[in-house]
Amino acid sequence: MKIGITCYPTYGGSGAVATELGIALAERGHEIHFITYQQPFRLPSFLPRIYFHEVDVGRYPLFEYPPYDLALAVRMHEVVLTHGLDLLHVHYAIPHATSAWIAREMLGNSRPDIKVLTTLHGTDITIVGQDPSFHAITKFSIEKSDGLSAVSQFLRTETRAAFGCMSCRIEVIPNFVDPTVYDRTRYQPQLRDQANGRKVLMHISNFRAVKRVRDVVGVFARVEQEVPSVLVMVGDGPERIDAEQEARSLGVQDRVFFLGKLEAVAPLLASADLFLLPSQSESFGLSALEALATGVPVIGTRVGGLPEVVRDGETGALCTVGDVEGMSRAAIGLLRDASRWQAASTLAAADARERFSLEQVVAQYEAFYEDALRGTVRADDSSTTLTSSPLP
Ligand code: GMT
Repeated sequence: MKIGITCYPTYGGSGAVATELGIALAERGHEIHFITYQQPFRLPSFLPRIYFHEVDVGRYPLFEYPPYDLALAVRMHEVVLTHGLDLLHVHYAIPHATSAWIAREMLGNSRPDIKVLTTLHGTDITIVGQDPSFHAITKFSIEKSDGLSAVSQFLRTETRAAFGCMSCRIEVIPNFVDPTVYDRTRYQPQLRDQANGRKVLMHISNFRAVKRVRDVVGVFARVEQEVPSVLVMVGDGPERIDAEQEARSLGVQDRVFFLGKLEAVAPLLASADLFLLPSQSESFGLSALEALATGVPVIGTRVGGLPEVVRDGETGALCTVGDVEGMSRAAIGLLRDASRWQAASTLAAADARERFSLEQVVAQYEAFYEDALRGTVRADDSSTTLTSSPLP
């Protein structure tokens, strides 16, 4: 198949998933065309069967807000025609699903067979898509997609509820990990050596408010009073300053290390003892999955799709949002009991491989594409295929 992929190319789980999906599909012989404003951050400079088409938003003094969504639609239209794409697969509904709809309308009779598939990732549905400024266009665009997928059961339910399409056909295709990359045995535990016998707690995110990074520091400050440890914070974003401030006010600043944005996190995870993800909302939690696959138990919150990823009490522990005390107790319990930690770590790596391995999830996406191209869609909760009809 010839597939156009659009995503947010900078840091973020949806861009990471879209890029790794494209790479895996190219390895399976498909031709992949990334259509974005920047080379996706996890995309190496050259790979066979992978092309990158940059979207250039022209500058004009009249445009206080340059219309990226229109420039993207024009680029999609052009790439479909020039390269004979079979489908456009967009990740994160806003504005990508809208741009793809415009491109399909522009193609009209010249390519009536082109399909638009949208993967919903999280805040496109739970936060941004429900903002009154975007609700109607998000609903319109996802209803106009030829196929919809969501990264968790939670997100599918949330989408139906938020957009009043209780019968919308949405396939749940979870995020995935490459088990050969997220493998604890593959890397030298350099951070662990530097930690000098102390436990390594880790958090990786884009430091937005939804990640509650102050809680990360709060949990760590309680843990390190009981178990000698350090906290490694990877990533950057608007709440980083708050997290640094919290570390100073709790007097733990010399045990908290802010590493900033890093492209390869697997080698770091291989040194971690626990991963902290106390989010306010999390439709899936790709970073939690990457930690689990690397044998790092996760302490987090019982929100969104996280309970579908972390087995509470087995591969980690989940508490209510803001329960810093509960998360600290769970962390201390695991760190103090070496055999419990080992059991959780081993199960985490095995469970991630069994349920979320690249091989099986990429095959699900291929089946999703084939169904769309055949004009059939899968029923939500069974493997029966239904004849496609426009979504209501
Ligand atoms: O939706 C977002 O806030 C951004 C998005 C991203 O690009 O990182 O994150 C979402 O998609 C990830 C990949 O599917 C999920 O792992 C994250 O849980 C999800 N974030 C939220 O729901 C807050």
